[in-house]
Amino acid sequence: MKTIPTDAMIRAAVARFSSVGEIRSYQRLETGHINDTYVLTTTEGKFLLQRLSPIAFKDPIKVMENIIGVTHFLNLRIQAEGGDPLRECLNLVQNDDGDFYEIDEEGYCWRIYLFIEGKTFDMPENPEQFRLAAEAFGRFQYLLTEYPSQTLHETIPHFHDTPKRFKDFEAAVKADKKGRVATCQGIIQEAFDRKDKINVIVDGLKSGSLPLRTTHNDTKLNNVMFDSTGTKPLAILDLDTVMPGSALYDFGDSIRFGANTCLEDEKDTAKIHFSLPMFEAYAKGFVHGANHSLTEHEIRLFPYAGWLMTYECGIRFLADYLEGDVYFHVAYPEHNLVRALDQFALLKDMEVHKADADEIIVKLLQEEK
Ligand code: GN1
Ligand code: MG
Repeated sequence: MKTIPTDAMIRAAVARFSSVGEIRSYQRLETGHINDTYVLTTTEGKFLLQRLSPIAFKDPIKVMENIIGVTHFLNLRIQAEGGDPLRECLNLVQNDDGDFYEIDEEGYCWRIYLFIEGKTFDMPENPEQFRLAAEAFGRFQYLLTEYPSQTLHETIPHFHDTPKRFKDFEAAVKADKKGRVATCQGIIQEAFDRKDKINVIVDGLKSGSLPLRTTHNDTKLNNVMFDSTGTKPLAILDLDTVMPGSALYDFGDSIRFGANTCLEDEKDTAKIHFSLPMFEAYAKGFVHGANHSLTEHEIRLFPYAGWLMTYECGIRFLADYLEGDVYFHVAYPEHNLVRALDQFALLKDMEVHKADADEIIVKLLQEEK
C-alpha cells in the first residue's frame, strides 16, 4: 500500500540533516509520479526533500550510490568546462553521520538536494525551447561518456526492456486483480496487436549494433530545470534511473512526452497529436548536444524510439491500472487508464506520420554530413 509521509515523518527525516537548519515551511510537489517530493524552506534557505518510493526502488542505497557517483563526476566535468556546478547539477546534502541519505525507522530512504532556482515545463512552449532541452539531455549523455559505467547499479532491472514490460503487462491482464480488464478490452487489444515490433532496441543492444551508454532513462521535459525566463536549460534533474542503456531510450522518452500536443493525462484523446515540428527540433538538439557521438544507425531509429517509448509507457500505465494503481501516483481512480489511452492516441498518430518523421531524419543526416 502506498502512503504519503506524515508531517512527523518529514520533520524527523529533516532533523537528521541538521546543516539545512530548522524547517520554516514545506510544500509537496505533485509533478513526479514515483517519489514523495517537497520544497523545504528553512532557516538556512531552500532545499528539495525526497522520500524514495520503495515500490519502484527495491534497493534505495544502490540508487543513492549511483547518484553520489554521477553527481560527483558531473560536478568535476562542469567545473572543468568553466560552469557552475551549484546551478548546473544536482547536489546532495549530507546527514549528521556524513551520509548523503537517511534511512528512517520504517526503512524509507530520504535525501535532500540543494535547491536550484528556476522553472520546469510540462509541455514545451515552442520548438526552440524543446530543442534546448534536447541539447541539455544530449550534453548530459555526452558528459557521462567517460563515466565508469560498470560501477553503476541497475536500480530497476529491465527498466526499458520493452518485451519484458510486455510480459508483465500480459501477466496483469491474465491476473485481472481488480476486475478492470472488461472495461478496457479495446486498448488491451491495441497493445497486443503491436507486440511483434517491440524488440528492436533490446536486440540491437544484445547484438552490439546499438552501443550501450550511460543514459538518464527518464527524459521528460520537466526533468530539465530552466532558468526563470524558460530560455536557458540549467540542470538535468531526477537521476534515479541513470543506468546503462541506449541513447534511444533518452531520445524516445523525450519525444513521448514533449512531442505530444497535450499533457500525458489529457482526457480528450481527439486533441492528442504527434507534433512533427517538436520532433524535428528535438532531433536536431539531441544530435548537437551529444556532440556528434551518436551513430547513424541510432539517429535513423529516432522515429522508432519515440514510438517504442510511447508504447512502453502506455502498457506500463495500463498494467498499473489493472493491478490497482500500485506503482504510479494517481489523482483519481481512472488516472492510469487515462494516461494509457493518451499514450496510445499519440502512438497511433505517430504511426500515421511515420513517413514524415523518417523524412525529417533523412534531411537531418544529410545536413550533418
Ligand atoms: C515516472 O517519477 P517520474 O514522474 O519522473 C517513471 C518513468 C515514466 C514516467 C511517466 C522510476 O517518472 O519511467 O516514464 O513516470 N519513473 C520510474 O510519466 O518508473
Ligand atoms: Mg523519475
